[in-house]
Amino acid sequence: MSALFITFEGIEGAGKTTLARWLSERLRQEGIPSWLTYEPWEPRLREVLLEQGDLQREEELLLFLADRAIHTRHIRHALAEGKTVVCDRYADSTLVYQGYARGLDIEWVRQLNHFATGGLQPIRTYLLDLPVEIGLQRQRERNRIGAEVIAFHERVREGFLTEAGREPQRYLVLDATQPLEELQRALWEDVRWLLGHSHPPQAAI
Ligand code: Z5A
Repeated sequence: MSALFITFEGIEGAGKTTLARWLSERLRQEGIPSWLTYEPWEPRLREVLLEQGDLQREEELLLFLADRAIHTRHIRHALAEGKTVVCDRYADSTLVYQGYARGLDIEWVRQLNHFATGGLQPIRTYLLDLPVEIGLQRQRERNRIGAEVIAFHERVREGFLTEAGREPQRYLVLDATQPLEELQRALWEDVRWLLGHSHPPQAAI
């Protein structure tokens, strides 16, 4: 059985953290070694990224990429140890937030992501999709980026859906308005399938 690299993406309040935690617990119950993690990851970078009000979009991009480069080293290590990695946001968030939503050149951001990750890609990305108003209602406490205007979050949602359409073999789009039990059922069905099949290496670990 190969160690999987799984990510959760979506707008604010979509349920990423809730489902990532649930999956990690379920893997533990099944005796499958795993590591639950998230981005932004490095605590000092996370604080600057989520709390510092005056960041320019280029500065924001470079800090997210620096954080990812550090985090990816640890993800590769966990995968090499045979752990399935469950990550709450990863490179697709940069593509969508800093590219689609902030307006930085999308293909350029894609290349920079490749540079920061060394080409590491999740085997599966669960996109939790739901209307922006519902997501924002669910999540009332917002960080600097979450506090952006509705139009910003709409661009994020559209960006994720565009990327999911571009890579349908990697993305699985889940309707995040469904009850949690339904989402857990669909998620586990897919993860079980992934665990039972051999995959191309996710990275040159
Ligand atoms: N960001 C970026 O710009 N570029 C990047 O490269 C990266 C990130 C990596 C990180 O914020 C911010 O950084 C984020 C993107 C940006 N900003 N925004 N927006 P974060 O890590 O602090 O927060 P978040 O990633 O946006 O997630 P969140 O707000 O914590 O939402 P969530 O994890 O998707 O939702 P949740 O916490 O699991 O659930 C929210 C509530 O809904 C909670 O009360 C749940 O019990 C409830 N919930 C969950 N699922 C359901 C269902 N199915 N039904 C009903 N209620 C539910």
